[in-house]
Amino acid sequence: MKQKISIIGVPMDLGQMRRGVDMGPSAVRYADLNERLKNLNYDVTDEGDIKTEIKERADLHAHTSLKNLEAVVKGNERLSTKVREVVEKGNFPLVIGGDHSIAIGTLAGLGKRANNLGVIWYDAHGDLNTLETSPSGNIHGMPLAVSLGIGHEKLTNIGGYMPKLKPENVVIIGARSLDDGEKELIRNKGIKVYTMHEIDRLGMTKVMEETISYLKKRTDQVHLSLDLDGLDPREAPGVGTPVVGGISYRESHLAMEMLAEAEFITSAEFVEINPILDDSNKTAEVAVALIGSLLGEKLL
Ligand code: EXY
Ligand code: MN
Ligand code: MN
Ligand code: MN
Repeated sequence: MKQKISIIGVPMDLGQMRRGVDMGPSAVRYADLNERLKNLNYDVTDEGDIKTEIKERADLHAHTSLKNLEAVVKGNERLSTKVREVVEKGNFPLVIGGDHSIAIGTLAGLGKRANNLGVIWYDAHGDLNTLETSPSGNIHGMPLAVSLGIGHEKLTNIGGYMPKLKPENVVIIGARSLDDGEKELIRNKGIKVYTMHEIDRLGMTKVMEETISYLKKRTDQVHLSLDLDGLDPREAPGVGTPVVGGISYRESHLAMEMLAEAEFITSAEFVEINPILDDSNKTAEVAVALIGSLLGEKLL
């Protein structure tokens, strides 16, 4: 029997300042996520959306320059509880964002059950900023640091414990825009990173082979946190912080297929899909195609 999948929508847009990313879960549902998974013979439950605050009522002028801190904390606490429930039922959590700040709640929900949680962070960015190093104050640029236990304590304590992750259990793939403080953290913590340079030189096959064997040695569960801006904006234009020179659709499809073959991923999230900035619903369609490949879809 195939594992049951629980879809969790998170219409969060408060981790950054562009409108529209809260519509990501709708766009992905509209691109027939459910049907795609049912065609793969999965038993799928759509758990609906996590309640998030609306921008007008958010604490834009809180006591810190972290933008919308209280509202981001609230949404992530709810998400963390939901992810933990789904994992306890034995289902595969498939989280659809929303901006990348929601990884804080997802990882908080996962980390309690895993002894040694691993993460593949597929992204143009490192998401390793803190209040001190962030050029923007946007929390979607911080979730990986927060999950390592670095950052504002209201964020690092979501789910009631910290840290959620060990730095040696993280692999970043696709990086091409890193702030100085993020580079320093990567060096100090020894985080494994495949920048676009390594992807170009080694090819995606080798990058994924190395990633899988690296994480297999040291982790008991592996979460995929896939930010659509990891892909090239020509192929995934509906994102708030596009960076040219990204991973192609073909390379991403291959990466997902290799993860499926390795039967390796135990939870996943797809984030930063912004239909307002998209070319039709292209980016949500790309996300659904990649989810299909990740969960075992094959041509023949
Ligand atoms: N590094 C920049 C910042 O912290 O503001 C941009 C972060 C974008 C984060 C995106 C979604 O992955
Ligand atoms: Mn990101
Ligand atoms: Mn990003
Ligand atoms: Mn293929």
